[in-house]
Amino acid sequence: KLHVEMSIPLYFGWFLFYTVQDQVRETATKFLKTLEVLESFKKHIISGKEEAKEVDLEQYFKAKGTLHCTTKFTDYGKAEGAKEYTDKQVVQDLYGSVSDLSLSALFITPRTVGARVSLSEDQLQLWPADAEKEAESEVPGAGALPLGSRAHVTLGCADGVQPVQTGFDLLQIIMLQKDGQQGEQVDIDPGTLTYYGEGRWYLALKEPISATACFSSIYK
Ligand code: ACK
Repeated sequence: KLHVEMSIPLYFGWFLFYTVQDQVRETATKFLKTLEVLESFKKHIISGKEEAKEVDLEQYFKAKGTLHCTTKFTDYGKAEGAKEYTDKQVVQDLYGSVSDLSLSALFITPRTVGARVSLSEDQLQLWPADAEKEAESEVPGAGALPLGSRAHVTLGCADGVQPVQTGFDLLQIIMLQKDGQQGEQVDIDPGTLTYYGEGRWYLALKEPISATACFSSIYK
């Protein structure tokens, strides 16, 4: 009897449609250009040094591959819970389905630049129950945050930084927000920009970006 089983990919996630990727990249570039000329940004500069200095953020952050929002990093079966996730009924059922991701904020740190994804109830069905808990060692307290807090699209990484860092950086910012840190706020055109110290900037978008994406997986 032939038994067909899905082989375990490198990771599962929502992959943004190509035309949407271009739009999101453009928005990200605009965000970086806005920051570069902002007085309060120049004051704090990315390294956290308190002196005015020129910085080319588009050079600083290297873009990496297709824009996507990872749900589960399965590492060809080597990651914990990889097989369980791959075999989940909802993963099988929704494989190949198309939905809109809501990008609700953009953020940068000295390590990464990314977009926060606010998942819908339907999309949360595909979110692993332990995604935030798995980040505990990097971001203490993250395990207590609501499911989906880690959801993001990596837009770029500094030299030598792995994309997995983007989710940690986002969780760290969300932890600060939860702790009631006000930060330093600046109103700019697309929304409210907050500086949380240590080179961490968060732009809450007035109008979330709707990005059409397909739930799928990648083998490299
Ligand atoms: O930007 P990302 O979400 O961070 O997309 C890439 C993708 O998988 C391929 O590398 C993410 N990734 C890598 N390692 C992990 C991990 N241990 N846990 C969660 N996501 C990961 C990375």
